[in-house]
Amino acid sequence: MKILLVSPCEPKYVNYSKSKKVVCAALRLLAAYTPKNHKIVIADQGYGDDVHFDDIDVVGISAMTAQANASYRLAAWYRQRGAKVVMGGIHASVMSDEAAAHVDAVCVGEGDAIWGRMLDAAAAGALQKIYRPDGLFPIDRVPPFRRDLGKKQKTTFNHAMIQATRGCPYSCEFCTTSALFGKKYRCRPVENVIDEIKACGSRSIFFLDDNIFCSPAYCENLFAKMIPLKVRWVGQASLNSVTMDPALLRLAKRSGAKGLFIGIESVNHASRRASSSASKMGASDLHDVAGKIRLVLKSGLLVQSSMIFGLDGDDPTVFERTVDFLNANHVSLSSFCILTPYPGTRVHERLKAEGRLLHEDWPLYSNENVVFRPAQMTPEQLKNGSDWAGTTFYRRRSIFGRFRSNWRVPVLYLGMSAFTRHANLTNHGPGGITPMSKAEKRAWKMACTG
Ligand code: B12
Ligand code: SF4
Repeated sequence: MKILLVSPCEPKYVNYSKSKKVVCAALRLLAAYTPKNHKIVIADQGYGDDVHFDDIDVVGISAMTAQANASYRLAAWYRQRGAKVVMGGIHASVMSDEAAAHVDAVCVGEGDAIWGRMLDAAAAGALQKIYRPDGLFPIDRVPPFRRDLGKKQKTTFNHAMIQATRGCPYSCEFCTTSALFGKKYRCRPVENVIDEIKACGSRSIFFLDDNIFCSPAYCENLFAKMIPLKVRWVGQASLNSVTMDPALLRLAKRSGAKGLFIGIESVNHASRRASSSASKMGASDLHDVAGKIRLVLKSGLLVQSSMIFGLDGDDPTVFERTVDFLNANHVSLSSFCILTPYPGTRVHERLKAEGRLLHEDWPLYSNENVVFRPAQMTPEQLKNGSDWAGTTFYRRRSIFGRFRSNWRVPVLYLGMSAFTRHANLTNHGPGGITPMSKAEKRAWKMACTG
């Protein structure tokens, strides 16, 4: 059979922000599970790849929520031409009935053991509507990604993707990870990860894991074995796990770590606690959080924080407080996300029950638009404030002001700062807020660093 593995995208987001994209890993993994007698085409519409072909037998779609409508349109196009269309990934997993109305079969959760079954059923004309794995897939059987397929995409994340672990022990209100991939933290054998890094042909690695630092014993083993490979790497981690053991942080640095993407989420402790994200901080107050950030920076790694605006504890001063806090603590880079109640999350259920969802127009579910009624501000204030934070944090003066804690990774720090500054200005514009009074601001600045 000729199989198309595709990541669809709304036309207006094609080539929209390459900083946010890395080629879709799931497609490369499914390709690795595909028996050799099939022919595979991989296409990532977000990069402008053509996704319409005449001679496809089976289409495998992987999609996040913002890609759902584009996926359904593409599915209709192929089904009209007689191809079988199957869909997996986060959106189809949490909205399986909706997806099943548009495609021939849906995979709920991990596709590792399901994909082969779907291909056999498609060949036999016997696809069933919904497939669910029997349990969590044994992670030691996960093969390396097929990196030889698809166009080589040049992006700011021009790294080779590696997945070392799956699962997350936390359960933040706005996230689906632990619901879908389990709270059990599963680690691939270190040897498999090292072999994949050696074979991937890149010295820059991007760990896809939700939290690469979750198991200290595993990290110690992995990082020690990475030192001789002389690679650079970035990954995601929770503030708590990353600061538990300074020796492990130093080992991470020696293994080539350049920076970590860390969910700080909010400067508002009540918001962090209400969204259950306080537990991953392991910090009782903002001073604790600030101290932990400083520890990571001191070890010579960049900290890219992820901040969420619009949590119920947030009032219109949250934007300025957030930027002040990040600047005061020299946080290297930051993403500013508008709270998005993705389907399958507890916050989606709660806001829906409270009648606060404005719509379920999936292409707008991307952390850049307000899709719910915030508790303490208007949707416009939330959007403008978030855009303001994205441009104010990346003002030239602020970038240079933070440099003294980020000088150990100068190229990545300055390069990513300049790139994000440009992307935020182009994609969102400057935004705006009503500033705090001078007295409020002075008091807050003191509170930020203690
Ligand atoms: C790494 C990652 C990123 C990377 C790269 C993403 C990419 N394009 O590949 C970066 C940092 C760039 C990123 C960015 C964003 N991300 Co992200 N990301 C992840 C993360 C941590 C892992 C995804 C991954 O690659 N896993 C490894 C692959 C192999 O696993 P997988 O994709 O889950 O696939 C498995 C199954 O789902 C299934 N499967 C998947 N597709 C298919 C298809 C078929 C046919 C079948 C049978 C099975 C199947 O089988 C696979 C093997 O088991 C997930 C969280 C998570 N744990 O899933 C969030 C996640 C996907 N991201 C999310 C979001 C929101 C974003 C952003 C919008 C954030 C932002 N504010 O900008 C952007 C959007 C990026 C874009 N437009 O492309 C949300 C999506 C929620 C939703 N419902 O849409 C998630 C779930 C995180 C969360 N906490 O909620 N992300
Ligand atoms: S720590 Fe990260 S991956 Fe885990 S539940 Fe919270 S947001 Fe999701």
